[in-house]
Amino acid sequence: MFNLVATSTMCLMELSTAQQTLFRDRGILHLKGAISKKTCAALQQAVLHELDRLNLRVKGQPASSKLQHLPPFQQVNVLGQKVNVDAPLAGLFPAELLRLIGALSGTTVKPNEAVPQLLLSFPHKDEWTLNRLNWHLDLALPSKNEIPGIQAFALIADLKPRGGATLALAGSHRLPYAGPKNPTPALAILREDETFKDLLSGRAQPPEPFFHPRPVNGIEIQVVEMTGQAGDVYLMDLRVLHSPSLNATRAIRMMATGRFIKADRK
Ligand SMILES: O=C(O)CCC(=O)C(=O)O
Repeated sequence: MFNLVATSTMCLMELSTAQQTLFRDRGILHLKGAISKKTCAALQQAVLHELDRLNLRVKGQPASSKLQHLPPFQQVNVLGQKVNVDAPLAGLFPAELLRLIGALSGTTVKPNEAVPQLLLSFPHKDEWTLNRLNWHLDLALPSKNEIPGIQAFALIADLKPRGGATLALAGSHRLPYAGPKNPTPALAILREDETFKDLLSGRAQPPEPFFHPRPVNGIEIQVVEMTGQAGDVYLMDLRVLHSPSLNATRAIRMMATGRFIKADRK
């Protein structure tokens, strides 16, 4: 939890030393209530209004059948392109959060996109699984062990486990630099690991054990599901492996993400 000092006009966020250490160690930090409920409620309404306009919601229910011809993770991209809520999205991340992102990155950061990217997933009937995911990085692995920037994931609506939240492999940002030949991509290291090779080769059944830290080359690695309440934000080192996940609940997954790159990065 972070210290929240409320004043009449704004909230000032400061990170404790423990949170800063946690972020450096795990590469991911959950900030509860970093965005106001009012901002989230307005964005939720705008999204629902757009889904109604596009006939992607009928009588208050997501019309999942209209997207069924697309693989689940492609649906996220298609929905992101069709649903236009750029105006309320533009101001999603408050200035004090951007200041924190800069502080954690150790320098000034610049947004990678003009407007945060909307991440919507409709409910899906398939069984929830950690198999057949798409673990990836959004940028080329830096040659030096230095944070290139931070990706922020905002929960626009409450998000339950197995509800389609982005997944992260906490600790994976340090793996490339832990061995004799570095950097080695974390995926290559995890594919050789007795436990995590199952996560990457479609044999991650049951999923529960992967949510507990397991050491790989002396670094604790575990899957983190970005669940929580509307207004929560997860800050993630851009070198952390992450993946979309299936939404096996009845609620639409509503998140948004922004990437913030260090301004002095070559
Ligand atoms: O949660 C999602 O749908 C995927 C997010 C993701 O992979 C990304 O932003 O790079």
